[in-house]
Amino acid sequence: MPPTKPLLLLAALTFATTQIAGPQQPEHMQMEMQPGADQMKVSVRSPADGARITGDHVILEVATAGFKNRCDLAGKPDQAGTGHYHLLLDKSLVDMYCGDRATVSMSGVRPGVHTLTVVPAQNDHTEIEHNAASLKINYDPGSPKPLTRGAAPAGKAAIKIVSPKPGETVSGSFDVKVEVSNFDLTCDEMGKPDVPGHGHWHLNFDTMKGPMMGMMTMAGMSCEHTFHASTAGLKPGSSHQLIALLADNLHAPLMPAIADSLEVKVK
Ligand SMILES: [Cu+2]
Repeated sequence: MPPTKPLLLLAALTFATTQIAGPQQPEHMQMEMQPGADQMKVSVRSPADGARITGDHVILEVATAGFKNRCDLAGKPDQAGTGHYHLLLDKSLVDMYCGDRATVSMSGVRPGVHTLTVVPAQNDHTEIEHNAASLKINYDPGSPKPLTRGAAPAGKAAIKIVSPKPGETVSGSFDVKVEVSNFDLTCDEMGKPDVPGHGHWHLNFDTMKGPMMGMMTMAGMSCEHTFHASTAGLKPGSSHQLIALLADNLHAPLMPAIADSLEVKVK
């Protein structure tokens, strides 16, 4: 076994993590580098460093090496040789990806030079930070697209899992569907400054606590009403809690938490 190395938390999340999750980190949840993590590499094929970006979105062509790039294992126990990658805009986490393309919205981004970073991540979202790859882009839009501003929805935000049903047996790929009320799901704002009443939701397994604002057990995040989940990496016959929680643009769970959960059985 290689020695356990201390890891830096997601740079952009460190402060919030200490504030929110620090005191309540369960003992067994430690961020550790999996065997072979050093081999997990990621690079950006395009755009080129320094590229001028004029559109509303940047599409990155990303290559990975040294691991199987899989989103279906995210939030599950670490497995050597598997993971995904995170994309950060100006050091702020946008989302996780497992394809060779990643799209970032430029809505609300000031014209000028910005940094995009891709970083390999384990299933528990621990970033292999020293294998990150960064590039600068020069955002030069004809007319910058502002972040949608407007009154935060009135009333108390809520999220409810409408599928699967409590106690249902799930197998393979399955959809988790939610109803969200009094909260605007805003895809373009992921990783951007917080806007009250705006954000997205995270799907977690079994717990939403722990380091990195509870992301170690996060299967993924969605700004829509359906998330494509998977039983990959879960033991057949085991039962697990699905937790859908509302998060702000910077991925912090709303405080106090607004979440729904139910138990499913893995076939
Ligand atoms: Cu998030």
